[in-house]
Amino acid sequence: MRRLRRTGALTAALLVVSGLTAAPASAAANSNEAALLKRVADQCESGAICFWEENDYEGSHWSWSPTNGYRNLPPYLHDNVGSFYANAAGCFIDWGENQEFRRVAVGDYSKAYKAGGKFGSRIDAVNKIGDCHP
Ligand SMILES: [Ca+2]
Repeated sequence: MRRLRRTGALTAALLVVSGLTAAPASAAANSNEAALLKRVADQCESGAICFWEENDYEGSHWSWSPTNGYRNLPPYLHDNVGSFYANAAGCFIDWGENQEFRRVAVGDYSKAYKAGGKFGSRIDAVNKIGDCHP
C-alpha cells in the first residue's frame, strides 16, 4: 500500500491568509512604507475609509464614513479596489456567491488589495461595523 506524501501546498496556502498588507521586512522598506502611509493617512479624511481603484493609493479616492450607512461602491470600484486606508471602522461586503463580511478597524490598509485574488477583487459595498453580518 502506498502512502500519500504531503507537499508544501497546504503550508503555502496557509501563508496566503490575510487581505491586509503585512509590514515589509527591511528597514528601508519600512521607512518608505511609513512615509507612504503618513501621506495616505493625511490625504484620507478624518473619520472616513478611503478607496482607490489603483494600487499604492494612486489617483483620486472615493470615501465613506459611518454616518453614510450602507453604500454600494461606485461602479468603477465594484470588485475593483486597488488600495484602501481606514480612518474609521467599517464593514466590507461581497454579495457574491459566498456572501462575505469583513470587519475593518481604524488604521487598517492595503496598498495592493486586488493582488492575488484578495478582497479588493470581490468587494461590493461598505457598511457600519455594527451591521457587519447578513
Ligand atoms: Ca463581489
